[in-house]
Amino acid sequence: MKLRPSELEAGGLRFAVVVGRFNHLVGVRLLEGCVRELVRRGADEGDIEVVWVPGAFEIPQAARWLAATGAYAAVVTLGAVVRGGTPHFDYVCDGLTDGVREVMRDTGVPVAFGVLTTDDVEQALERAGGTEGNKGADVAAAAIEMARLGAALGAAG
Ligand code: INI
Repeated sequence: MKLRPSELEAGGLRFAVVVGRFNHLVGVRLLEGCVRELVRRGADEGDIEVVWVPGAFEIPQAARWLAATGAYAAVVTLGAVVRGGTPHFDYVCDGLTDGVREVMRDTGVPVAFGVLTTDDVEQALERAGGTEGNKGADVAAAAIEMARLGAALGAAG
């Protein structure tokens, strides 16, 4: 058996981060956690491109544009979709998750999923640097790990 250790060293890698502006404060805090983690693991801040989009529904399109450039080892998606009283939440989440999955499938570039889906804003803030940690940092580590794994396996998309 050959066990491949996970590799979380980000030095020399370029990352794109797409953040939904809807629920702006949550997005800012997730972004802080994400960038802090990428840099803590060795990424150069100049190698991190941050793109804001109106909301979660727009995230897959921006992620696709960025992934298609071939300039980034991984794309990180951040934002928060908060459940309201209408089916809108489900449509936004469906578009978001289907879209992100399609970007990964079509481009081969890892796309880390850091969009919170919560019942209220308080739950989102708890997961954006509050009592439940910072999902932005968690998915930054996932992006590094998948970028390194793809490189180690000689992934070509
Ligand atoms: N976008 C979000 O990122 N979070 C939400 O909670 C949200 N809600 O609740 O409506 C939301 N809607 C906007 C959507 O993502 C698009 O930006 C909009 O529909 C324009 O296409």
